[in-house]
Amino acid sequence: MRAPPRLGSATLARLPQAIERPGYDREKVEVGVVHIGPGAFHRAHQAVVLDDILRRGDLRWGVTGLSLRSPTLRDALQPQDGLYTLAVSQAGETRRRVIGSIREVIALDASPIPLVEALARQSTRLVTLTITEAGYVAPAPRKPATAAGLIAAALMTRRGRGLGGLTILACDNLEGAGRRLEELVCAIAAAIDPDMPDWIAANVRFPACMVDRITPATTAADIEAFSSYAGVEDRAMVRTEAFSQWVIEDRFAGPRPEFESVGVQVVSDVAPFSKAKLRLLNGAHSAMAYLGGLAGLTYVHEFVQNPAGAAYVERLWDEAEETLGPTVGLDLAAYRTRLMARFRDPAIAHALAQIAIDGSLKLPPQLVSSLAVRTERGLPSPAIDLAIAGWVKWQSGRDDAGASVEVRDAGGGALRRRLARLSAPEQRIGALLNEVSIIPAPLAADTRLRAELVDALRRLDTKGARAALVEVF
Ligand code: CS2
Repeated sequence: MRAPPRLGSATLARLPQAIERPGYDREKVEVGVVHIGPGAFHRAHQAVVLDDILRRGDLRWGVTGLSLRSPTLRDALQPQDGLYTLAVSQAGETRRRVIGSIREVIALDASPIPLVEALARQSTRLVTLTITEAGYVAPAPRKPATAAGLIAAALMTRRGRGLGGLTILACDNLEGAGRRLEELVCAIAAAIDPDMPDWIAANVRFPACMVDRITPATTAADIEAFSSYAGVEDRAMVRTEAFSQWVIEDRFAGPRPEFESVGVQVVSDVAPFSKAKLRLLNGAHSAMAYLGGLAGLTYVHEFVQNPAGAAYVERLWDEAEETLGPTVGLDLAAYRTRLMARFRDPAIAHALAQIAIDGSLKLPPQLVSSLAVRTERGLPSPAIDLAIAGWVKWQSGRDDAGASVEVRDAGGGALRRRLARLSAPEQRIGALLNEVSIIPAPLAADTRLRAELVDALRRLDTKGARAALVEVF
């Protein structure tokens, strides 16, 4: 059988009628946005919002993607003229749409110079980033180009050329991601030119933002299914849910897309949105990833379709919700109902193993943040304790049936090695509580919390995750 042709400008017309296409002249699109980390999440979120903007006729906001980790996406998108398909599933139905906002992808395979030049181009106004939690940790000395390093170099170039500043939007699941990035960029730039922090303060803005759209990693089976349906191969397609949210702090350095016209919320304070999303959505995701993974489950929907799993998540949300301050503009009851429906949808097929990646960096903003507030108020947190104990058990690389599981984490290596030498729950929780990058000192000193965590881990060790999570409510 002949392989189907690739998706691209020349094959757009061959696609089934039901697939929407970009209705604008892509040749006229200018590149106003540089995105660092154009993985599946970016292609299901920011790139779609910008495609909406282009469809409305403002052609200044095409995207150049910068891939720092691997050239795979560039190699997939280049033969496709930057085009890819977004498959949106909801309640058993899938709607497909070709996204045209990405004009090119530059990979860091040879030199950082083309990447810096893209950021320093006069037409670039907005830089967006999805670089995962690991991207906000200070780099090891002499590590090859990092996002913060490239931005610092580009800002120095812009200053030298008399160009304006930039708006830089860090779109990762971390509260204060923008602020952390600003600190990293300023530290790198100041080491070369001590005047740079002042120039950055005057010309560059790092607004806070919150992003939300559940996007599973694309699989070979997804690509194959699309080829048989469409008669065209798309190696950069993305599957996602119908829900999408982007909330951005109203603090821009210059011209920007008319975000409000395409459903993006531009607000004065993003913190309540970020806190709620991190502690409810991402916190539950992480809890399900470790407890579900230990119980031998594969997907999020399997966890919550089980009544005991759903009841556990509700209990976790009760604990997290009590830690949220006033949530102006957010109806938490409605948010939780909608979130549970999103988790339950089997069409999303979101793998727990994908969510389990980088847990040492995810626990602090998603679960430890709630635990800290509760512990300070003297409140017990059985559901959160069990999730954290689940992460500790997961570090062993074995599930409850003894099958091996892959522990992928850009951080936490020293703790993982220490845990591997320990077996008693007291010792393993002791090792966790000594890890200051995960557990802040006041929590580590709380003897009641220590006893509760030890108890949760002991129950996981002796009974397994399935039985332990039923005991929480
Ligand atoms: C997930 C997120 O892998 C993870 O950490 O919790 O990617 C989650 O799906 C998104 O934040 C949803 O917006």
